Amino acid sequence: DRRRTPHIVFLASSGMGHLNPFLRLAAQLSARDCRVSLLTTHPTVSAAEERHVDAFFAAFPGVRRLDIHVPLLDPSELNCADPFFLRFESIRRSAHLLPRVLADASPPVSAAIVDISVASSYLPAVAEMGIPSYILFISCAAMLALCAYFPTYLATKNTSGVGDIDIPGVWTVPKSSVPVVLHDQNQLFAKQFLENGQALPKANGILVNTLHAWEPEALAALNEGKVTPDMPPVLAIGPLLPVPAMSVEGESVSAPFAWLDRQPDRSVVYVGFGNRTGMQAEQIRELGIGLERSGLRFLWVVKSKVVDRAEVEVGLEELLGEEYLAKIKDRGMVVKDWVEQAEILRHRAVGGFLSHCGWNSVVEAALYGVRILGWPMGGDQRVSAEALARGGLGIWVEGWSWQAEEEAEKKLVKGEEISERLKDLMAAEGLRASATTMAAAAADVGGTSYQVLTHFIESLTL
Ligand code: BUP
Repeated sequence: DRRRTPHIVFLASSGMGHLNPFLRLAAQLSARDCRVSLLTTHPTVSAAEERHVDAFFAAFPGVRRLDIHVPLLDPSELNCADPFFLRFESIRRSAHLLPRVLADASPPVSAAIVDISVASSYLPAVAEMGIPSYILFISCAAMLALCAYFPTYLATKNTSGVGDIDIPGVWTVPKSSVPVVLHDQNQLFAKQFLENGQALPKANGILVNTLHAWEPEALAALNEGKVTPDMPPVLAIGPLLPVPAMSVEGESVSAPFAWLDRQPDRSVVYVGFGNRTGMQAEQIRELGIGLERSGLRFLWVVKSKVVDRAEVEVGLEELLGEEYLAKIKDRGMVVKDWVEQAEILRHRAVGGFLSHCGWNSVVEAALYGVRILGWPMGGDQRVSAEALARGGLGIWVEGWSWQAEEEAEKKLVKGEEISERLKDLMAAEGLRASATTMAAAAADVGGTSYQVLTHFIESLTL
């Protein structure tokens, strides 16, 4: 039975940017006659994760729910204030719980799909049980190449710190685009990233939410062994399709759609910077000025805190002023709560996206033909911004400040400049069509990504 109907266990990690691709791939494999189990960890860091996990299991009763409880770690002991990096660490330290959870799974597990953030501890635990393992890499192929090459880079570089990183066969990631947390090897995330990079060869394969047409160089270099010689096969399975069946209901969720329904086709710029990017109040106000000056219609999700459970909540009136809100009310909608982003990007009224370049956001926009103006804020986002520009999905402005910069150096991006770039974006009609066509074709039955997944499923049933 293990041979005929594969039983695939998803070992997910933390953060919506990690969880969403897991839920999407799990939904897809479940629809393609695989048995699917999903392991999630509790308590979740954000309320959004908890809501989505619950909605997923309600929508897919056939998927088996496996839960583990992980300990909360002391931030001061690990010298790390980021709640998501801390959670990666506690999940990494929970690998000893896997044998019991997986041994009980019935029918026997054919393969485990592991989140990259916990790969170095989960892959050996899964291998010890004789179960093949695959990594689901949640960012772009260029970032996977950086992850794979980073151990070699550190071992061979002749500068004291981290400088420009020339990834063989891919491109040079300038020092200014290297995630800031990787500049200090004593940081918790830098250690995790290095260990996960070293662990990549232990996987049977690596699944990436991208397309050949978007990242031909990076995918070829990875698969030809140019980045690192012992790389397992890298499979481009994107674009992972959002799961509409699990949309979260509620007045605050539906309000943007009622507003979008009243706007002309492709006229609205959607502005969203992800779950983790709390923008400073001064920059929020400057962005407001830019949106207003652009004369464009816009739907803007404002976030001023890193975790949605954080106590301090600043109201929109306080952030932007009542006068501003009154001035833009005919052309713009501003919201603070969670939005169903993929559904918004799919709406016929949305034509542009001012984005932090979280890779899931990039893929969602490209899937629905929405062109992107990238404003990367931190983490892997400058690498993703470069990938999206090279893939013809949008543009980005390298000079715009990002979170990584010291407060003193961080220059405010002025409203006037934001307004000009937005107008450029909305005028660049050519950016749109090819990206959508490629993405839709790849995901379609018989398309390239669909076929890659078919082979993957078949390889587990042989
Ligand atoms: Br915010 C927000 N609604 O209001 P990324 C995000 N999302 O559906 P990030 C919503 O969360 P991490 C909201 O569509 C995407 O699938 C969005 O992932 C969805 O960026 C996901 O784009 C966010 O990769 O990842 O936020 O930086 O959560 O790990 O910080």
